Amino acid sequence: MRLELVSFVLCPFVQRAVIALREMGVAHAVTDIDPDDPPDWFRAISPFGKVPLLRVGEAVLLESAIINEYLDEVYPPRLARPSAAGSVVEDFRPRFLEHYGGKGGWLSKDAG
Ligand SMILES: N[C@@H](CCC(=O)N[C@@H](CS)C(=O)NCC(=O)O)C(=O)O
Repeated sequence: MRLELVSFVLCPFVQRAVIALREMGVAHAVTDIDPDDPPDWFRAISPFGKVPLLRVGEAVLLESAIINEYLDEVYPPRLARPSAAGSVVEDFRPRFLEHYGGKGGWLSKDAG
């Protein structure tokens, strides 16, 4: 399956996916865009207009953490198991931070 990472060179969230792809040795293409002036083809496939976006064949994956979970699921070796932190609960704590941090609210009550 052809993988294409849609990227913006200064984006730290993109780097999260780049690190996973490189560490796993997964072949992929990178297409850089400017998210402040995205091309029409990107607008058409990205409901929130954010990078990274991973094209997997004809399908599209969004969100750096979810992209990395997909990569970890599909390409060996598994990075997430066994627990790197020594406890599966500790492994899931970053997902809480991703959920709230990704909304820009961190620990705000309004983060939803
Ligand atoms: N929670 C997202 C955040 C991605 C994100 O905010 N990317 C920025 C670039 S670093 C972006 O695309 N911004 C464009 C916009 O918000 O319109 C993720 O982890 O993938």
